[in-house]
Amino acid sequence: MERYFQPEIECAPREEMIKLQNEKLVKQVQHVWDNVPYYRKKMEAKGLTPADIKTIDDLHKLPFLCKDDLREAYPYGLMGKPLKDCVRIQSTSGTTGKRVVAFYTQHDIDLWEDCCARAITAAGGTNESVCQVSYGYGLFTGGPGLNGGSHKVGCLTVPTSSGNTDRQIMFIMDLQATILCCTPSYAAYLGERMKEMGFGPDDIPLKAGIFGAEAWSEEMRRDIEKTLGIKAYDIYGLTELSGPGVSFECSAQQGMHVNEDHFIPEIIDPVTGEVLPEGQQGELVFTSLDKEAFPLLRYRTRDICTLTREKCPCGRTHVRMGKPKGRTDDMLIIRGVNVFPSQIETVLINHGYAANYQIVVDRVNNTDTLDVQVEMTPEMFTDNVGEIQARQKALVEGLRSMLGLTARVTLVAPKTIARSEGKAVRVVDKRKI
Ligand code: DLL
Repeated sequence: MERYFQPEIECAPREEMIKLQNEKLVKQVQHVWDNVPYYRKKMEAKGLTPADIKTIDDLHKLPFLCKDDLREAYPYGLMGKPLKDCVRIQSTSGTTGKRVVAFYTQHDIDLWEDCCARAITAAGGTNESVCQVSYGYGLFTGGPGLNGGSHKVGCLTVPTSSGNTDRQIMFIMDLQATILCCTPSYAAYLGERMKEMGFGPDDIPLKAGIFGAEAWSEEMRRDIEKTLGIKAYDIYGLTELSGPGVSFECSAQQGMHVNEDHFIPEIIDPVTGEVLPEGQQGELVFTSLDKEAFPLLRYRTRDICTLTREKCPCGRTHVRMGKPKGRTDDMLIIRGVNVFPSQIETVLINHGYAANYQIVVDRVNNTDTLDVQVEMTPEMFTDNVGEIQARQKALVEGLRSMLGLTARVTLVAPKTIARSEGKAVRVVDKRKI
């Protein structure tokens, strides 16, 4: 039983990791200075040269990169290697503005797949596992990343990609898949469909799920674990830094270990840009230490979370990030109150609903309105108006105590809110139109 667990790196004492990061950072800054004129100019504007960056303690001196820089430099302006050395691109969905295109050398792909292999191993994957990859394949990094990791671990890889739910279920059952990789919202949908088909948790061969690419609550985790009879592991990443596997959960399920030999995380105050002490919530920033073709330094992810170095029972020493609460650009400001969709999800699931909901924000007579449409589960479905009203009232109360805001809640019949095969669209903000 060969496992892709690398204790010499993943459990390395902190001093050793710092030494490794110092060496890699110095090299990476030089690489960027020599090969990425766009970033070199940013360094020059701050009066910096590579000689100013000697250890990770100097990291804070470096300028940030943000999504707007990526758009400005699109498509080739941030490349650290000539095209002849690059073998792949991946891209974000680009729902707002220009797409982000990230480049990879073969070395970058190997490194990325190593990170995904660690994640699969941490979820119990071995060469005896049957790993169904139901993330989309193509420009999206989910499918290719987990596919590569699954190969490295030696799992039998089932590259179903997303969609065609009944076929997904057929493969899970016929091939006795033990690991499922997809977005948490798609996992919830697969669970719902399997339940309808009469499969209970004991009939389903899956043991673990590796779910990420979107924010999901602890409550949603418990729901999915119960329906599918699995342990559900979170995985995080973004295209700009390679894709899934920047961090991943171990069996302790107490945050995601960042692959610190490849990425240095920082938490900053999103307004001032100042680095915040461990444990404080803020915007996550990453510096990639090994990437050749798209070597981003201090990239602002816009994801809001915390970092902790508290000892993890699994023995890994890599810093853990909490579940991203949302994104600085997802955070809704409704009547002056900061609201993350994940807070709404928590209230809904605590009241017995599944994560099938849509949040609609609008502005009527200069006042923001918050509408939450929630599907009733088949078990609670009723056409008794009094009962529906009582349920709606309970949710309004629950939301008020979580958010300090009054929302309008509408309960809708099961299966009326569109299901997602990839990342779910939870929020419609009509105020921007
Ligand atoms: O979503 C990469 C990925 C694929 C991660 C499969 C995990 C699994 P992008 O499409 O570039 O890349 O989107 C990146 O998605 O900045 C977060 O806002 C969000 N995100 C990713 N993973 C998580 C997670 C992929 N576990 C953006 N929890 C990130 C919450 C996540 N949000």
